[in-house]
Amino acid sequence: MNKIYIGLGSNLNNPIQQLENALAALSALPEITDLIYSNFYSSKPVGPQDQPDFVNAVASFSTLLDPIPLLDALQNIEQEHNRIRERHWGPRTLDLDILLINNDTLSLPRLTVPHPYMLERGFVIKPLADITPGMLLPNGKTVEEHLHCINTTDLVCL
Ligand code: ROI
Repeated sequence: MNKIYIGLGSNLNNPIQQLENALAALSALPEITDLIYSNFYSSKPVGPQDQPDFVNAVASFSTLLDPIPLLDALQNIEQEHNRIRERHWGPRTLDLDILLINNDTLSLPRLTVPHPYMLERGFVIKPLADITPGMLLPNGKTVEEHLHCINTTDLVCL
């Protein structure tokens, strides 16, 4: 069984609803069990600032799916929910990013695990701390310890 952590993000077309729909779609997948998820947080966009605030959350689940079939399943959900992505690092209706798979490292053309930017992003670490504060991160710190090292001042728990 693989233990998966994913980040969810949206800043278009009712972001809270987008995340709720995505979580419902995930829990409806027969290949996924033990789904849990964090609080939802709003935050200023990282990257280009001329776009709406984001809503983010983190979810974890167990699955027997291998990484690429899992990525396909997540990208299916993104497409089913009318993913709009206007430009690189621009606004989007729904983003489902694989953050961690067990303690594995993967470097594939379509998928890098751990997610290369996760440690520097408050909108990932703060919700991750909701569901697994004591888990060790790739830098050897617990999620809770690492949370104290990054800026989360613009995050608002919804
Ligand atoms: N900024 C925030 N706050 N949340 C996101 O999910 C997010 N996703 C992105 C970029 C554009 C980098 N900025 C973000 O892809």
